[in-house]
Amino acid sequence: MTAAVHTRWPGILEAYRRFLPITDHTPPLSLCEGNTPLVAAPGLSREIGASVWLKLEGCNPTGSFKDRGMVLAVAKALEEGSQTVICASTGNTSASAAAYAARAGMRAVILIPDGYVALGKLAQARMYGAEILAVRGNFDEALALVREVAQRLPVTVVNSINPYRLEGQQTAAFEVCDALGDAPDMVCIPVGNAGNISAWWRGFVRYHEAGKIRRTPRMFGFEAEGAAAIVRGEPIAKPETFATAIRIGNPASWTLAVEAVESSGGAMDAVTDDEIAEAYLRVAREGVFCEPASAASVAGLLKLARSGRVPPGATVVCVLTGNGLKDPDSAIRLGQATPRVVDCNLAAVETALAGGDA
Ligand code: AN7
Repeated sequence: MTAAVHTRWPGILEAYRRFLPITDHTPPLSLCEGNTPLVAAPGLSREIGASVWLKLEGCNPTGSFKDRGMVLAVAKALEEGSQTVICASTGNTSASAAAYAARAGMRAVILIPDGYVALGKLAQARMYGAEILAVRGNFDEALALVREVAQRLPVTVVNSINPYRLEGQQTAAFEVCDALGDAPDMVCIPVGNAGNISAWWRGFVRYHEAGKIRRTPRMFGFEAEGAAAIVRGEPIAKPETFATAIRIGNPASWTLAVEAVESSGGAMDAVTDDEIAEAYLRVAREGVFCEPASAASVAGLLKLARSGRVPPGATVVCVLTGNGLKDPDSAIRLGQATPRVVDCNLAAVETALAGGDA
């Protein structure tokens, strides 16, 4: 069979229209988000004795999964006559909101925790023309402030408390099922504000109801240990992790996420910063560069495997939520991504290579 390699992908609103709350009045917004690669991870598969797949959400137009929910949230805001979108963000939501607002001709206002957003994300949001306020507080405080602002000003909140965000994010689960021909056995996802794991689960349930898949997967969510509110069972006032994307202490979709792991037969667990860093480097050795928060999914899978909780031969999907290029500082710090400098001649190169690890 020959694959149709030149079919144009229309973006998720058109591709999954019948599963989304789209009307004749919804503007056809798209940056061709979705259709992200599902890449096999042979090294991890061998190590774990399972069939491990990586869903590269960092291949979305702004480099993270947020584009799936944002395209729908911004399209609906436009449909409803709104002119301004607002969000609090650890970085990726802001980049995505800024891009889709630019595309839709809307104003984007963004509140970020000062000093805790990766460089690439900040640069993106500014390039797309967003108005950025770095607040002296963490993400949870910024989100509370956004809710207050929205009570007073004519703005549309595009954080995942906007129901269209989760609706759009379901499409990642649809794609995995379309690619594998059925649901996987297990899905591992990093958890910050807990929207994504809730959306994926809803996607699997919806596809199951529609008769598209025969089973639903067990959902495993992983919080960073210093921000593991759901695992600990209480909000964390001062969340800490180097994976700044998931540095969130009071997840907005807490209840939905607990429902997702419980009704799917999965679990919510925490991974340490060391485990995240190890997985971040490990995934790069498979040829895939994700951001630190994304590696929490693989760190979690490795933790499950170590405790014998991955059945032999199971099909496992790890969701790599964001692109490694978002956070060059972490790569330089952990991956020793600073090059060794040598003289520009053959002898210098030969000497360097003889010593190994150039
Ligand atoms: C790379 O951008 O919350 O559990 O404001 O950027 O759905 O929150 C980002 C979250 C995982 C967690 N991986 O997803 C934001 C923001 C990456 C992320 C998460 C985020 P949720």
